[in-house]
Amino acid sequence: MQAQETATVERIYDEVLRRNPGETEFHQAVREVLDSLAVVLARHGEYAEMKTIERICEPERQIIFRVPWQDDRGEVHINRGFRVEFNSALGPYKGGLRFHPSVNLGIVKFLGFEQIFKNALTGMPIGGGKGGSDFDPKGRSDAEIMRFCQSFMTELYRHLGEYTDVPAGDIGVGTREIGFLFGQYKRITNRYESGVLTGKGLGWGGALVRPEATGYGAAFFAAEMLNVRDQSFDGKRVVISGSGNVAVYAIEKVHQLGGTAVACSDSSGYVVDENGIDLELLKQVKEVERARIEVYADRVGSATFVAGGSIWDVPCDIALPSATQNELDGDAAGTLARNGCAYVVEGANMPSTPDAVGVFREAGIAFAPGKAANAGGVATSALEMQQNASRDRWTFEHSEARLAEIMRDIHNRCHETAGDYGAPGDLVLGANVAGFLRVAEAVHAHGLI
Ligand code: NDP
Ligand code: 2IT
Repeated sequence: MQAQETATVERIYDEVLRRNPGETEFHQAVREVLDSLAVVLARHGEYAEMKTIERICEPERQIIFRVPWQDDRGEVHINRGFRVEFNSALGPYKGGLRFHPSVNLGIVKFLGFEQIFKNALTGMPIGGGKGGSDFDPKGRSDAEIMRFCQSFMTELYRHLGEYTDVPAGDIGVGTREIGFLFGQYKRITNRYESGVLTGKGLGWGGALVRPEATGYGAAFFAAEMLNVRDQSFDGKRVVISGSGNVAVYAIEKVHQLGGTAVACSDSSGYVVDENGIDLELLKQVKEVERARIEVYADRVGSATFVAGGSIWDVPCDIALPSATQNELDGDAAGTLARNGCAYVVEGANMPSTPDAVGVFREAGIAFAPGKAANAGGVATSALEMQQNASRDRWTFEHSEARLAEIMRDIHNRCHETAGDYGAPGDLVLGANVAGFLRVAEAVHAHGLI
């Protein structure tokens, strides 16, 4: 059918492999998007002619820098900082910062690439970028975190600005870190530029619902998928991996919508609580004490802790992988399918391996990719920017209603685009094509840049 376009897409992928050796997560993210785009080239010859896909696969700018800092004992540490400013066709670069020892250029590029299409899907005026460091915040004191953040921002500030590049949080970066980063930006630039970072504290320019937004948004997205199938969260067993920002608020909204989240995890293992995860206790353990998930099971009689292992062994109707990339592989997907799981909705970025996605397809499991299902976080960041720009402050109810509406719109756009491009029900294709079309139109309009 589209033999020529398929060949073009393969050529583009080969070139991405050649120019970005060793960046396996970036290759994976590009492959997954390119697999959806032959149908687009067949309808839009101008994007082939102007090499629009090739241009989108090449970041506009990649910044790598040294981050020296001193720990509480006086020992000197050198980390590496990254910011990949991937695409600014739709607005200033926008996307989180990740602090985790696994961070490298390939991971930041996969996240930045995904962010372009995710941000496009929100319908908000934001481009795509991502950054972070291989700094490991685990076990570090507040003073160490502060010194690291100050050193990181001392280099990064020159690349940022409310009209240029607007970071936020991701793994290992929450309100505490955004506070230290904002303070240092303000000190260096002598500007109270609220719109330069999102995920700020409520007392200094932050927005209500931003902390909850990614988890709530993923649950809203799942509710839309259920709704299309005349179902609801009522009585459904839900397994949610991770126990960080996304997982905690996904659990909260799942419970409010009538489901029961029976398991969650961290990198040490998982807990199962058949009574449903006690959210107040989980927040106390993970957000206040910053302790390991095992502590939850120590304090709740109905809960058990499993060290290591796979949380996907826990039977469920709905799975919300919300920890990290490639956490759910083909074997885990097979287990979910055998246990009767009917929905997988990605709270994290690219948590399912390509094998896993293949298993979901074969098993008829309804699947939502992260770039659609977890877009509520960045969409609410855009609402924070909007409130900062107008020096306004919206209520929780108003902000949550906007988030719910945005998630419904994203779901519907993906669903309709999938149908329009000959793949009804395929939210992977729908998200890739709908996101790509919005970016490509703007890239094309701006000329050869
Ligand atoms: P947090 O740092 O708040 O929490 C991360 C959670 O995932 C922790 O429970 C952590 O366990 C676990 N985790 C992280 N890395 C690994 C790993 N390599 N192996 C096993 N478990 C791991 O991050 P967030 O909740 O913010 O982010 C979770 C996911 O959601 C990421 O993929 C992120 O990119 C994505 N996301 C986040 C958004 C946001 O607004 N925060 C928006 C959209 C997507 P441990 O503490 O033991 O490391
Ligand atoms: O992956 C993501 O969308 C985020 N970490 C949130 C980005 C943002 O700018 O709010």
